[in-house]
Amino acid sequence: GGVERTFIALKPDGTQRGLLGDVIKRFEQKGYKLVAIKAIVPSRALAEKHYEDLKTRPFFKGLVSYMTSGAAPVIAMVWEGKDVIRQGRRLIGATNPLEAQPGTIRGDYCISVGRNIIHGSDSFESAEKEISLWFGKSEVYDWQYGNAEWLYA
Ligand code: YYY
Ligand code: MG
Repeated sequence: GGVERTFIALKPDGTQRGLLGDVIKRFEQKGYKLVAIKAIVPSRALAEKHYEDLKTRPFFKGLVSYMTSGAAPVIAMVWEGKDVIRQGRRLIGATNPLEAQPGTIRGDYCISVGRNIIHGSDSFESAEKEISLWFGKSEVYDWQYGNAEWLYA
């Protein structure tokens, strides 16, 4: 992949636990660029559409109610950069925090698969789908780092 965009969301447990700053820091210091961000309590329809591939799984109902509870918002973001879809998944770590390596976000900050604090798109197709599901076109901003030549050769 070249320069691409991915959908990253801090889930309500991550927001509630004050982990937004660290998540942003990890993506920023890697060299990625934040092109959209908002706090949002998703509707049930939005959460179900977001996780539609999992709708037959036993944890689906609990997953949707956790995402939509409103106890804290989801912090929805779009990050841009070279290979950000795959590399974003590496920064996040394995789905089950017990398998996530120390040094990854899930490896460092959570214990339980049902409270694994963060979402990241798993492919180009899901990134496209998720960005357009959570954001309008005018909410995603095109801009360049002034020092981009020090990030890219
Ligand atoms: O993409 P990722 O978030 O790493 O995992 P998915 O397989 O897409 O599952 C989405 C979400 O569902 C996961 O982050 C937690 C929850 N979940 C669960 O509660 N229990 C499972 N056994 C598997 C997934
Ligand atoms: Mg997934």
